[in-house]
Amino acid sequence: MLMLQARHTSAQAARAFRLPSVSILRHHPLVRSATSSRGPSQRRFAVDLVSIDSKWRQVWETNRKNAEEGADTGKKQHKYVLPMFPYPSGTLHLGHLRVYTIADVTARYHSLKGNDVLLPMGWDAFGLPAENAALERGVAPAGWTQSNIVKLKEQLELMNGSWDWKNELSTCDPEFYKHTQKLFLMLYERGLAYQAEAEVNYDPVDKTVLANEQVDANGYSWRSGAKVEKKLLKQWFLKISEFREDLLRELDTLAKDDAWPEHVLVQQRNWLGKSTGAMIKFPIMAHGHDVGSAIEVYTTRPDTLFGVQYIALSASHPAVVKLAETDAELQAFLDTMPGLPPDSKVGYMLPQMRAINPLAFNDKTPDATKASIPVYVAPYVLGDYGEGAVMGVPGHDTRDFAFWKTHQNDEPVRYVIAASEDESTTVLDNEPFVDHGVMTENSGLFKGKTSKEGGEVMVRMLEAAELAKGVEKWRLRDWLISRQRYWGAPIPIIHCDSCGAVPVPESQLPIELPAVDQHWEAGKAGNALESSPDFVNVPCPKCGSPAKRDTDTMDTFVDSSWYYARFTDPKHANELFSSEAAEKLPVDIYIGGVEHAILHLLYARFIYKFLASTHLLPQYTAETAPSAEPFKRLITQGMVHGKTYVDPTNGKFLKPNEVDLSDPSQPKVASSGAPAELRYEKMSKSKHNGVDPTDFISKHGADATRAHMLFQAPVADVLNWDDVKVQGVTRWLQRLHDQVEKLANTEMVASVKEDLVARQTSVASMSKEDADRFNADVLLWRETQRVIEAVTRSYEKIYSLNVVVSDLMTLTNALTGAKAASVSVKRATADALVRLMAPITPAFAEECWALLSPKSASIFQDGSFPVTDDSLSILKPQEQKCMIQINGKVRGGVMIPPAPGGLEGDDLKNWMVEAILATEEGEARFTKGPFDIRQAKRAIPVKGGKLINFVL
Ligand code: ANZ
Ligand code: ZN
Repeated sequence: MLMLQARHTSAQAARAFRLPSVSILRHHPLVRSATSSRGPSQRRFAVDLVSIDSKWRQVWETNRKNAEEGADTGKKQHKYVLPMFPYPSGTLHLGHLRVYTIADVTARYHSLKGNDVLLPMGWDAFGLPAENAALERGVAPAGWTQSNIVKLKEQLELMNGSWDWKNELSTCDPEFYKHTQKLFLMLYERGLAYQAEAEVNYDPVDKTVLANEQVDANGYSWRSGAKVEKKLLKQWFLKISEFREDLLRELDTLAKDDAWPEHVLVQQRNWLGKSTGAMIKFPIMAHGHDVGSAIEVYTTRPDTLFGVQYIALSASHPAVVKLAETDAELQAFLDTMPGLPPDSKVGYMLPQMRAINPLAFNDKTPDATKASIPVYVAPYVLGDYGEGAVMGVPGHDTRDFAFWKTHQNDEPVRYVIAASEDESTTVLDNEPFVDHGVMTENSGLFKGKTSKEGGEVMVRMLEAAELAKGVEKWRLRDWLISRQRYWGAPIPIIHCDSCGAVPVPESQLPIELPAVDQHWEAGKAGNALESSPDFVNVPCPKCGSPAKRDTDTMDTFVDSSWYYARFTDPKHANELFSSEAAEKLPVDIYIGGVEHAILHLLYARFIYKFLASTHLLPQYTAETAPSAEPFKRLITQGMVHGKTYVDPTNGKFLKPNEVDLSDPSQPKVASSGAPAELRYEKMSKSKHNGVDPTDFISKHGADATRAHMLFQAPVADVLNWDDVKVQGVTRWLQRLHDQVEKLANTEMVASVKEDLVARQTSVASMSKEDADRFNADVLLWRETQRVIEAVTRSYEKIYSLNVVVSDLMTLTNALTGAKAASVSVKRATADALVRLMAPITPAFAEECWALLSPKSASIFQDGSFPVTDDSLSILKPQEQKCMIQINGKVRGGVMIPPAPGGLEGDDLKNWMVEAILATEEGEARFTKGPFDIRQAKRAIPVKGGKLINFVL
């Protein structure tokens, strides 16, 4: 499923949560690149981030086995976290790494919070790539797929994920597709799977039928890129249309609390495409031709009826088919049509007929609307939408306008609606007016009415004369699931001459795919099942006479429409899953690429609603089943882009060995020494910008890779992968490890808060040294509390996991910089910090945890996620006076807390500006005109924050 790359990611999503400003990130003291001149000493750090991975993976594996044997874990709540399962292509790419990191971090977070988390992994293993590879290499798809799964699994293991491998499944395993077939039979029994003759999209390269959704706007296959042909064939459909009202209504539920991203909801809504409009009859005159007495059109804008200037029909409209019998020129035109793009504005005016506007019968109708109008055949009219006929309104529809200009450029366009009653407000500069508005003089008696009201009145009026009917239309078609290919789940139907289509009895499931090695060896195109007589020729289950098995297999979207449910119980033999397992549904958090915004998610929602109406999901009643949704929350992650070097003189993509990076700030074209251009683009072989995640992990360790991955961009945004920056993360981890080592053999106090509260009472009588230590302790503990709060919020939101990393870095800074603080508070901070970061850097956290708590077991067993005490409200930091200079002149002073230790540069400046503006005086005096410190070009903090000079 993840074989597609995301097309686009939404910037709005990024804006929805707090992001550290670019400058904070760049100047974060721990993030400066390794080349920074002020780097720490060259000494080697103690922890080997690469070798700890395998050490801890082994421990986790043992723990997992033990846990599986011992039954009750005593965990609180069940949580089901699921990333979209991968298509087993054999190589892990950075897109995989990103989505699986996000999923694992989320799962580990919920597990540390004491929940019983399910994080399964499996393989979306059917589909064309395996079959095409089989034809190319002469090996069976099963073997090829299996070896890819092994490879991908090995690579996936390297990333320190906490996958529940006991729940592993593969959709090409007969144990799985037996139940896909069973699902089909259940749908069939309910009348929700049916066969129908249909004009289908045929991909001549992949030699298969495609669903409408798999054909792009220009008529090309989503997979092979081939120009799709139209063919009439008998096909299997699933009746998703029966669920359309439920599918539409529940989008509103999914919109609550941002459970699903807005852009996905919009796309789903558009795909369902509910529209209300009217069918309108246009009487026709066609002397001597048997084409009926009227043409019906479907329109969503009956209010534009006065502006109709022509009628356009699709090629398959019955009147066109009839006329083509005797009109050779028309037939010749029709023959050229399949090759035309759907937005083509060509057309053929039917000489035999004219149409009349149904309003012509009303004597108050302006003469222009009473005149008869021409009828065209045009490729932009779809045969399978509405009536296959359009009323052409050049004045108010963009496509109609373009068509009219192409065919009747001399005939003026008639505008019947304006923006307001003052018609001059509508600028009609050679374009249609497509909005609603007020009806103009050209609308006769309706002049001055709003177009909405006018449209309604007109439809009612015409309804009385049986010339119109208000209707509701959906864009959603039933789901065409049959594929004329081998590598999928065979459709469990047998065709008998006397009994018709007979479902295969359940006891005969699974219908396994036959081995057809010769087919692959010969590299034959087409459906291998058709040429397997043993597979095809079977007795009819009903009457026993010779019959034929259906040779179609199911679209792989059928597999992914229910795999998440099977994950709860992948070994169940008789049913899709047991009713105890069903309690783990729905999925709590579903994570995947935005490229699945429409089809996969819509199909999964449909099938889940269906399952909810069966005995399989007992948690739903007849009443609640229609609102059942499979994925409570949906997280869509952005694409990963790679560093791409281009020779600006010829636009050529440069290979790594063609770039001179000796000066990292100015890449050069190696051959000429001229500057090379650096861009970030979608990774592809041709751009030489791919990165192998396993290679990267083996150099930097899985944890640094994970943290780097998250830190680079908010989850929903495009991530520009810059491998050099991982060094900032590595150094952060090393410094923290150093600090933890120093604190390793120290005592924990029972409650830091109680300790500080007790000390707070005697601040006044303390020695200077004790008072300084107390202040440092309060500052550090408050910062710890702030970060616990912020990080928890970000883990819950998921979209802002990047901010978790920067908050953890900030807390590390506060810890290492808190020179005056007591060991016990530092120790408690380190303890919290390690638990806070465990979801992101699990092996590293274990390593630190083992130093801090040598007697306890794995942090994921004995550790818990930190929670805040109420120190932030109880413990007030002592404030100090901060003098504010503007351009060197003192302009005032405010009381603010001393800045947390370790802050410097822009970090310190930003912190201080925030603190200053948080005071009453700061807000009143330094946000205006020449004293607006937010506009400062530069700010120089001095004396540890006792003075700050703003340059404005
Ligand atoms: C006249 C008109 C005037 C229209 C106007 C729109 C704007 P949705 O909303 O997607 O349902 N239409 C109807 N049948 C069609 C077909 N078979 N192929 C192509 N286009 C078709 O779209 C409904 C609108 O699409 C209809 O409303 C019709 O154009 C066009 F100012 O009718 B309208
Ligand atoms: Zn029969």
